[in-house]
Amino acid sequence: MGIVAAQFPGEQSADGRWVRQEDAFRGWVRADGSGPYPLEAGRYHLYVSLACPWAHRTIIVRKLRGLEAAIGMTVVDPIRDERGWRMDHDPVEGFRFLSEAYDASMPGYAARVTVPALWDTRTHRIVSNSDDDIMRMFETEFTPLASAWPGLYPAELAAQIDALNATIYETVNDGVYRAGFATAQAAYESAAYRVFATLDELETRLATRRYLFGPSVVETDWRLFVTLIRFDAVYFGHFKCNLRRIVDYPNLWGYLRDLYQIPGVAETVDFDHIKRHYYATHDDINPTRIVPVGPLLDLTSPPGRAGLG
Ligand SMILES: N[C@@H](CCC(=O)N[C@@H](CS)C(=O)NCC(=O)O)C(=O)O
Repeated sequence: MGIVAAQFPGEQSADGRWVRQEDAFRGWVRADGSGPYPLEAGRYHLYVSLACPWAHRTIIVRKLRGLEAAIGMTVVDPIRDERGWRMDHDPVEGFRFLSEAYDASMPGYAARVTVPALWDTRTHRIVSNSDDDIMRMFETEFTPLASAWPGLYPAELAAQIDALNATIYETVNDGVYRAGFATAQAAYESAAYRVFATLDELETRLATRRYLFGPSVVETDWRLFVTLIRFDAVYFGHFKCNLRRIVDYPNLWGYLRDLYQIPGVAETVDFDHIKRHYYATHDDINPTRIVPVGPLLDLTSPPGRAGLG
């Protein structure tokens, strides 16, 4: 197999697979006031990158639930260097690097410093750096502070949502990274084929359903959205997931536009940050740091899916 440079050597298996690190902070903000992080307007602050799909999910839920006034947000610069995520203006703690938040929360933190991170401005610690948990907190615990969209994790669908989330995470959300960061041909191929096996299944599922679970948008739709919106611009080329583009799937392409056109969503999508981050940060994959000019995507054309159930 030979010696190949890995993008993140600490997260690589001996057979060339990319194995993502575990989230280090799994605290919960509780609406009932139990535990160290009681719900309070203005107390929690979200550090995000507009480039990052995991952060993007939390940005969307914060926006759609009307939590922008209750939860502040700092956007990091899309280009990371060896010092990690940096920011020009952090109104909360005056951080210049996100690593300062990690060090303050866990002195000696040695793993990758990642977005999103939910910060507690009272205890000056990271509550959570798990996007799954942050989304779920915004959907459930933050309800008293929210002004909209209560139904992203309806109890009657919880088990089915969890199951589909797991498949989509493994084969699509993280699947594109497993393809892109693989350092052996076999590991790349198996990840890439799995991405398209799931996309093909979802294409069929979306032939008769407007959204993944029918007429209402749930958490799973946003978890899929953040990968689909980056797919043709980044994952198709940069991560070599190039059997098909999303525009080649009539149902997925209409579904992607349908979600994009929900009020508030388009303003969370920043293709400049997305493209510059991926192409100019992963030097082992794209050493020239050249950012491609395309693709040309018309996300504003009518999705034509309103008649589906
Ligand atoms: N915690 C997230 C993963 C977050 C993550 O990996 N974010 C990336 C950006 S897309 C990051 O911050 N990377 C920092 C780095 O690569 O050094 C999860 O639940 O899977």
